[in-house]
Amino acid sequence: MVMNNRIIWIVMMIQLYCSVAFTQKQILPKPNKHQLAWHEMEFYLFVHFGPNTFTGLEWGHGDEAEAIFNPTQLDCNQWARTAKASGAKGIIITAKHHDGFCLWPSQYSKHTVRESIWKNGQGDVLKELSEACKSHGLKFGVYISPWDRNHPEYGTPKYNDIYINTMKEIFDRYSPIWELWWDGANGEGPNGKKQVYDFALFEREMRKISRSTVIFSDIGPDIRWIGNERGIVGDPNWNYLDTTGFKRGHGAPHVDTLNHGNYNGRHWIPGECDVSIRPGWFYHKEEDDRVKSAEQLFNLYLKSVGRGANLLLNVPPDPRGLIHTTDSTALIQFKKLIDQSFAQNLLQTSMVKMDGDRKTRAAFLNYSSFLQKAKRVNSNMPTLRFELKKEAFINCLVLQETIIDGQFIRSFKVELYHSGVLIKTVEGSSIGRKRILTFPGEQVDQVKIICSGTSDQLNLQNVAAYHIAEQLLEKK
Ligand code: FUL
Repeated sequence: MVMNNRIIWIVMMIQLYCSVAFTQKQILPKPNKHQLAWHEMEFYLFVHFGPNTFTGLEWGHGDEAEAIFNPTQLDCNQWARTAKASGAKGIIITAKHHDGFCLWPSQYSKHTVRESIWKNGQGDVLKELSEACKSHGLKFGVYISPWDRNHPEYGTPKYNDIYINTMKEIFDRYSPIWELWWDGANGEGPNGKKQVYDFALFEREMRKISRSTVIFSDIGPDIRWIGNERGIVGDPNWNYLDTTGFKRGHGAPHVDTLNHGNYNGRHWIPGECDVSIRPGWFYHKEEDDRVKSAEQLFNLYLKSVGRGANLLLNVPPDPRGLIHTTDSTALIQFKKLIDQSFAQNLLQTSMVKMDGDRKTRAAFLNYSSFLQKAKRVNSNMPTLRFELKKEAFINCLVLQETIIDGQFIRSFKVELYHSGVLIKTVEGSSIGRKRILTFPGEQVDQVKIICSGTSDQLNLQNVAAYHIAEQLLEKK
């Protein structure tokens, strides 16, 4: 009898242990509040502007006469209006590119707008753009190249302090600044020497200057480069990255690792896809007929935002200081394609069953109560079953994970049915902040989604289905 009680007790303890282990959510790296807000930005513009706009170069030598910088009709409000009309949520500008020319009158350089003839040396592009962004409700960000082919101290330890002072100056004058871009390029300066950047010091100082600014470099600390300048993040894309033993600039992980992230990486460092609307980063007249079309931009959107990354699209102003109409027309049409494509969620009127969910006990829910529950449903990653009110042609699905506590979903399967018959299966691994799946369309009356991962909580914040125009389906 005593023996039996002991066995029963042991069995109960094992059961208790298993159920606790099973329902426990694994602790994963997660975004901080600034990174979370950054994820919501999705798409914003990059602006490369400076002496290169006038010389036709991509990398200025640093010895260009300041007088060449003379935009005759510079209008940062036009840039901001274009950004707004394209659906972009912010603008990041090359405050200083590798040629060292400062688009603001810096006290740490003699190669600035102050030395140019533009507005008799009284102009300040950063001032104009930060104000235009504010008045159009856009976030403002800066690219400050550590590589400086003009500064006389470049290549000496003193330059690291000058670089820090430069950052401080910009943040003092033009805040709030939501994103700071550290380019890893490290070439020779005017004295033929390369700088040994003290990125650890830059980072410590920047955290003191502005804790709310997210910092981009090839390996973070907050946002990583995705390993190419074509705007395409890998599939799968994990928001995790291992940085131990790696360095910014030369010494970063392999581009393939940056492209996909690390499945079990130790830090939350999501990817940002930088790409230009034109072949070059700076404006060149001869590229006016090589501006990406709205369809090409949409395709890039699928391969960046649609894979859980953010899209940083470069739109370089011309020597007048204006965004060319070819570029702005493509951007406006791109926005139209996005609006049209995602206007009608075909699951909106469906009834949803979460098979295996202990709380709802597999009852049918309407779509909006499903969305409420899916964020915090506590069960073993239930199978979601969407019964459509009316059959529909579906060629696109949007899945969004609740990433506040990390990226838990490690694989998923979508099954499309018609009259009880399985007609298509779409599989993948990462979801993250947003996953847009496109596929040759089918007439469908039921959609099933099965996820699995490192938590037994589903943590989905959105599941939606669309019929987008055939020519927009993701091309390889
Ligand atoms: C690179 C630079 O060398 C290019 O000129 C451009 O600014 C691009 C965004 O980053 O590293």
